[in-house]
Amino acid sequence: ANIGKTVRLNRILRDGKAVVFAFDHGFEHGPWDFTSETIDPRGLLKKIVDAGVDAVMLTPGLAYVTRDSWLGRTSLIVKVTGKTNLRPEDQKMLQSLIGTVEEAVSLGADAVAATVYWGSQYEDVMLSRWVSIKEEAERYGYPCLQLAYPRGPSIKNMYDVEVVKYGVRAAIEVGADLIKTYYTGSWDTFREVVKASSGIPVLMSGGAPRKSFMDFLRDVEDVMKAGAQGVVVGRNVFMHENPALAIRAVMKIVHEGLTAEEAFKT
Ligand code: FBP
Repeated sequence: ANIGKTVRLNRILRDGKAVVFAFDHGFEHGPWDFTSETIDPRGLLKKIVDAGVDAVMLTPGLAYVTRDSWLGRTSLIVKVTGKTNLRPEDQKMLQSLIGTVEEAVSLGADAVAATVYWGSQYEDVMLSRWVSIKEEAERYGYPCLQLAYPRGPSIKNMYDVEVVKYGVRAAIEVGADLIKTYYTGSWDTFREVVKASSGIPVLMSGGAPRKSFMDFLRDVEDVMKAGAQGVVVGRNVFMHENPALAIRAVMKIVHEGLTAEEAFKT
């Protein structure tokens, strides 16, 4: 057994559940996700960490520049793949290598993360990279979180339960230690997704901001009811007028089992 991997995974999933704050949008989407205040990530990240989030997921360079906001105060997951929004459309189905496992180790991370767009025309390339990342991570005793995103020319609806289930199944077949995937829109469909993960922890990917924050909290409540281990959330929290309050509400549902209504009120 890989003890280091278990130790680090337990730091993220302290009580078997986790709320992870994703903040790689400056790379993946571009500066337009931010305000003139949040374009410098340090202040916002500090607020989220102070609110008690279980882990932050950052690119290697962002982890470095924001070190004073998270260092020694929460777990770090370094995302070693990415794509910018600036590249040509036909290349957007490919996640490139943007860092190494060794870099994650030297940053003091507890895990590495990598995206696989299942169904992409570049699936083969991303899979080879995944296998190399995984091989190196195993050596260091590092867990690998897979952003198992079904996306590609043959996929009509990437939130369809059968499609999401396929991505999750594929992720466990290539050794993911933790899976982040799309919400299928209802707890009973997401329960099928959780079953397909066969005991590997599943976290819901936050997604675009909902019409209201309450709608997002209801989705969090439903994925927990479906047996998921938590959420990885970015936009629904950092675009909220009070991100610290927003992440605390999410934490209450995930860790304390509150309903969306209760978490919203307290
Ligand atoms: P969100 O909660 O904002 O959806 O963050 C999750 C995430 O996977 C980020 O890690 C990533 O930057 C972004 O969503 C990817 O967005 P897209 O679906 O547009 O590629």
